[in-house]
Amino acid sequence: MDGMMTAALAPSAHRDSFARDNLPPREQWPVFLLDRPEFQYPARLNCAVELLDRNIERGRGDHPALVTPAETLTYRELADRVNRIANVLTTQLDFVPGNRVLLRSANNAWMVAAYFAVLKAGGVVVATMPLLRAKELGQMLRKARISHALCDARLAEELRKADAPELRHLVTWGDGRLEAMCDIACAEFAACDTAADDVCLIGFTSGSTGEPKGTMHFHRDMLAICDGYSAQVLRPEPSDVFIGSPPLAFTFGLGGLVLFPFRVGATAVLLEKAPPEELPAQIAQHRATVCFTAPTAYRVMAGLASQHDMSSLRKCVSAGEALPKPVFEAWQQATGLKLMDGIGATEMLHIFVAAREDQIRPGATGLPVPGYRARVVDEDGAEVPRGTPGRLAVQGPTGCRYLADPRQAQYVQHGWNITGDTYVQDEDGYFWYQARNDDMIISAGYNIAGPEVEVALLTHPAVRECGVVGAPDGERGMVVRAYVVLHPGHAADDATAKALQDHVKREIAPYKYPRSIVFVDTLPRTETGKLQRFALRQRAQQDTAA
Ligand code: 3UK
Repeated sequence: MDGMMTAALAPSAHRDSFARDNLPPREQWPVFLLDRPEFQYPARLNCAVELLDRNIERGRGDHPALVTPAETLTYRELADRVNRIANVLTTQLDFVPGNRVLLRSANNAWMVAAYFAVLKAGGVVVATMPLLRAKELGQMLRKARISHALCDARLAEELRKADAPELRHLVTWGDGRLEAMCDIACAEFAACDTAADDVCLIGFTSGSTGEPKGTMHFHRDMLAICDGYSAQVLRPEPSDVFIGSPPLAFTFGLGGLVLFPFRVGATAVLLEKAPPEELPAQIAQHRATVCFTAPTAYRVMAGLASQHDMSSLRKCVSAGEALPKPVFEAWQQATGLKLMDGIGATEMLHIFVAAREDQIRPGATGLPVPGYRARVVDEDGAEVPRGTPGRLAVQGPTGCRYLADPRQAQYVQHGWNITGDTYVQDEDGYFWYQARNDDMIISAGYNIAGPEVEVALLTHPAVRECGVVGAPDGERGMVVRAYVVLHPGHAADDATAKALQDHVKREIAPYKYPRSIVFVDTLPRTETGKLQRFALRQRAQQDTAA
């Protein structure tokens, strides 16, 4: 293990050494567990070759890799486009290995082709969410010293407004520009001979506040999540058809909609917009078998299941937020399938605690993914007894490496990745989510986990969605406040509020019930589908002040 931490990195293929130069200092790295046979990668490794070109070598060249409303591309056709874009970068845009390339697009085939072109050419991908504005794009462009951008023409305006002195080339597709450059480019491209530990992705994550953090991942990390979580927990087949909603700029979507299907030569259906109201029809139309989306989406989709033929589905993964047990049950009722919950993080690249279908305990997140270790620790990093809440700490083949960021020392402590979540581990080793560390509400001396109150509220038939936070209170310090979106046909009045309060008191310890209930039309969510509790907390402050 020590060897793992101090081993020298293999010679880099990068001619622009920015990424490696800005890795955190070695003493701030987490421990990487790479001893298992499935993680024994060769020192020279290009993940685009392994994930894309290998499929053609293995005879899957004519199998559909990507299905989108606009086009279907076989592995061979996708590889052709990837090679042309890689040649455009290297011969027409004076790109050198190690350069950072920003990608900006909804989920479509050009986005994936551009992604793999950058990987294959030895560049560093910085994928960005479509909804980001010039200000946020500018922060990333400057922080990662980005020289090139490939962008869907429909989203270029915001990018052009960003303040980015080092951005030298911005090329758009969809308007014929990148297409024209590809037409004159060669369809063969020799992959850059990257090191397994060359950086290939900087995934930005905003957290609830503050400057976005850039998480750096190596070529080998992209394969480790396929050979870890996907191969051992998800266990997809080459005949699978993947579908889902998370943006490819979110590593949940990258893994679930591109890397995992490609590692086994399967097919991915990419949708630019996949709201939960529309996903069931898409699943039916494409006979999709594996679905990746957020817990709230499954809740909406469960209500629509009777109107669509989703019988093709065989595996459904939920991540991004805690999966409330009532949603697990509603999905099982509607489809007969056990939702596969998993906690992942941008820092860890993908999911590290989850369970195979035969090991699922409804309400628990699961067990450490094979290759990972997880434990619940106190403030000093010492393991707490089973059954005691504490901070979740993990190690595995992937881990946190922030781009030039003092917050590295917060996320990595004593060689462990500290995710910022409060968990309980039970006697059988299962991990039960409690809350984000800062989502604990302290009211009249009691510790109350907001998500637990949300789960109780969600079992009431009037509740469509809810968010529970602490609101300032003169007497109790804080009171539990629920922001509730009702299903149509229920009145937002005192009688409903009282009914919800009584319901919670019957479901969980009565002191946890929401003393304050506010009915709202929508809840604030991030583009990755997470409830923005900090926004609700701010609102609770203002509402109380008013
Ligand atoms: C929370 C969960 C309870 C948790 C992600 C799968 O969400 C992902 O990455 P982010 O960096 O956020 C990480 C944080 O989100 N969380 C995620 N999944 C769960 N909480 N149960 C869950 N199942 O607070 C975690 O620390 O946006 C998820 C794969 C890749 C990802 N990047």
